[in-house]
Amino acid sequence: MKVDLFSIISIILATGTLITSICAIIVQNKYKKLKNDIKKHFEDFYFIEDKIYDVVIIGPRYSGKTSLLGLWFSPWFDISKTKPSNDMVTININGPDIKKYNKFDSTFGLERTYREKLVLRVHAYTGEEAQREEAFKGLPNLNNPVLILFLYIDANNTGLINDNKNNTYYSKKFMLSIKDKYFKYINKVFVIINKIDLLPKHLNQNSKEVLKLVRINNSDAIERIESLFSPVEYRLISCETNENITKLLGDLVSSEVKEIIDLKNNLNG
Ligand SMILES: Nc1nc2c(ncn2[C@@H]2O[C@H](COP(=O)(O)OP(=O)(O)O)[C@@H](O)[C@H]2O)c(=O)[nH]1
Ligand SMILES: [Mg+2]
Repeated sequence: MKVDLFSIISIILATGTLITSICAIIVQNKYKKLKNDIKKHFEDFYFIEDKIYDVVIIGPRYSGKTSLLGLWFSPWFDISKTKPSNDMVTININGPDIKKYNKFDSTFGLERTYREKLVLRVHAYTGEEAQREEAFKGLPNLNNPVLILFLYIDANNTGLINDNKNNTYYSKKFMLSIKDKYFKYINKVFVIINKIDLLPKHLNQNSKEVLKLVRINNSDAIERIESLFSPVEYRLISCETNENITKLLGDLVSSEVKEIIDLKNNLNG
């Protein structure tokens, strides 16, 4: 059989073209699969964006600030192990998702789902007077700051023990300096009466009565606080028995985001 050079070259070229085409199809299919896999991945996947809201805690020494922070951060926290400290502490607490939305991603040519998560960034300052001022200097840079003012409470089985710590801490000078420089940055104020477990049994379930006694014992501090921040919300809590600890966190979340949307409706809709 006579085979000329032209035929040989034609066969080689044809085979080459065939192999190249097969490779191209394989690569194309592989690419298509990869593209589909990525698309599927992003369709199933959602991105979480943190929406940070700030909470600032101040109050006299031994009022329970570190204990509350410890319980919020880890519910198994042992408050008897809290030590007096000179450092301010900042912790992030993850709250619920507050929004769901889609954004077009031009790289992959598809819509991605985003969930906005509320994060409470809680700054707790020590009870020292210098720190008391520090807490407020940072306010202009915070997002929608809620202020938590602790009152120092001590009690025995007859009732509250009178003490001047709160009147000294929330001094006239200090409160006037807040009014002049920082008042406009504060979104909402909670006043915390902690250690209600120390109160006699007949008192600790009667919040009106407790509040009345606290007012009498701390009239200067409370007058200054109320005249500056009215309306203030009082919360009676116990870091010892965990009473109202989680509820307070819930109140903070809902005061930060006025229109928290029901998760069930929002995330499924
Ligand atoms: N009985 C009682 N003791 C508490 C409560 N909260 C805090 N303590 C105690 O009070 C002391 C001061 O608490 P701490 O959180 O360090 O106060 P801080 O100085 O404001 O940070 C510690 O010995 C705590 O164990 C409470 O609700 N009840
Ligand atoms: Mg502390």
